[in-house]
Amino acid sequence: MSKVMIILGSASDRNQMEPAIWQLTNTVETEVHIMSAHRTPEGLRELVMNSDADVFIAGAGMAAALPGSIAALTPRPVIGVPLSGSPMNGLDALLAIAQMPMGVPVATVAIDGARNAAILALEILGVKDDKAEDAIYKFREDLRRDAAEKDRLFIEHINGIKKERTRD
Ligand code: AIR
Repeated sequence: MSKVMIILGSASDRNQMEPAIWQLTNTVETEVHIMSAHRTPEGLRELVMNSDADVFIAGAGMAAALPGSIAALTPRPVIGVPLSGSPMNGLDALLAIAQMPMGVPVATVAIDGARNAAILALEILGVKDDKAEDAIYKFREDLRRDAAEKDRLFIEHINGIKKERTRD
């Protein structure tokens, strides 16, 4: 079974990162840790160097060095999630995570885009892992069905307004 390691820069990142954990559970093995690139650099190094994860997801706010630090330690793909909550609303973390030097990329999702980070991880794993690929197909089908239902309900709502207007 494929494995994703999810690392949070702080316990205060929990609420923003939980959608990634939720999205991956039941499809791939997940391991979750809190580890700060700045506060616990040795612990981070040990964790990443000894990990057998196929893909890493790292969420951090402010001067978010976490995803880049992980990418420096492993050749496996790293997906970075810039987190809001700072006085700069996550723009600081977005730039810190996306602006990696040549040779050490981090795939950066939107500010607070933890769920997309998980979906991207499934897409990467889905190249070789049928369960991950099936989860993506199912997810896309759910999205399509949901959009079609919203379209239907909206048209119904607008037709109701039109009917009322013609009575006036
Ligand atoms: N952070 C923790 N170590 C380095 C950084 N950049 C980030 C966390 C969190 C923010 O700083 O990822 O988003 C505030 O962390 P805390 O622990 O002070 O609440």
